[in-house]
Amino acid sequence: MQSSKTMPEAMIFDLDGVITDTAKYHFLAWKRLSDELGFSFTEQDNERLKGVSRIGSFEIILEINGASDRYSKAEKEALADRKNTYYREFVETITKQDILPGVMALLNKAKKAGIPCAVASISKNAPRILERLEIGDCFDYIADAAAVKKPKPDPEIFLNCAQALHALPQNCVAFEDAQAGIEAIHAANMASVGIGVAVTTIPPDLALRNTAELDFDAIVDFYAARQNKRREEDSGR
Ligand code: B16
Ligand code: MG
Repeated sequence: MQSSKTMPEAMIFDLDGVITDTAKYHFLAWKRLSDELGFSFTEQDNERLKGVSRIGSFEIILEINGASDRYSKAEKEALADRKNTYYREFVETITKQDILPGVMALLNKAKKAGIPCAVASISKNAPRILERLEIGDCFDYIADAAAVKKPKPDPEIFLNCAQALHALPQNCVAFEDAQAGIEAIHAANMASVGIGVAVTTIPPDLALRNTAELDFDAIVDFYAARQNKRREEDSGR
């Protein structure tokens, strides 16, 4: 008789929108830059920036404003750097009170169950944010965003985390709030848990409204059911 549950080999977490809500600070910083440049930029536009790299985000704002050809590469980088200066001012106000509900309980239970955890954020500010949240010790690995060549929806950052944790991608569960992130998780052949994903062209395997709905046992059950289904499909082939 098999008494133990099928456990994921690793859990991989996006940062912005999953561990803490920095999207509002990204919005305010881009809005400040947009106002300075005379561009329109709304909270709805900001949804398109979630999970997208810094320079990729600025290119979306330029596209929205029909200004894609206005700046040279160096000018774009300088303006994106200016936005980052504004963003860093907000980052310095973050405290551990800003960890989203449900996250600490999940991490603690994963640790107790011996499941290694990683952070897969493409934010170059991730190490500082984790420091401000005093949560860095909860993770066995934090991907180096500066070393990631292909941003989400490419699976690179998730595969990098799985490799670092010595886990097979198909045996990992990954958590994301952005459509680009869900696509990256699926491309990595991992099970996806979506947290309030706004655009659902590719729905997550398990869709939650917010992090308060994160529940360790429910996630393990979801993972075990998914693995069983996969095994059945493989044996039926
Ligand atoms: P930075 P994640 C992403 O973080 C954000 O969702 C996205 O809006 C941001 O542009 C990107 O990080 C880059 O951030 O400018 O700090 O390097 O969702 O991958 O944790
Ligand atoms: Mg995110």
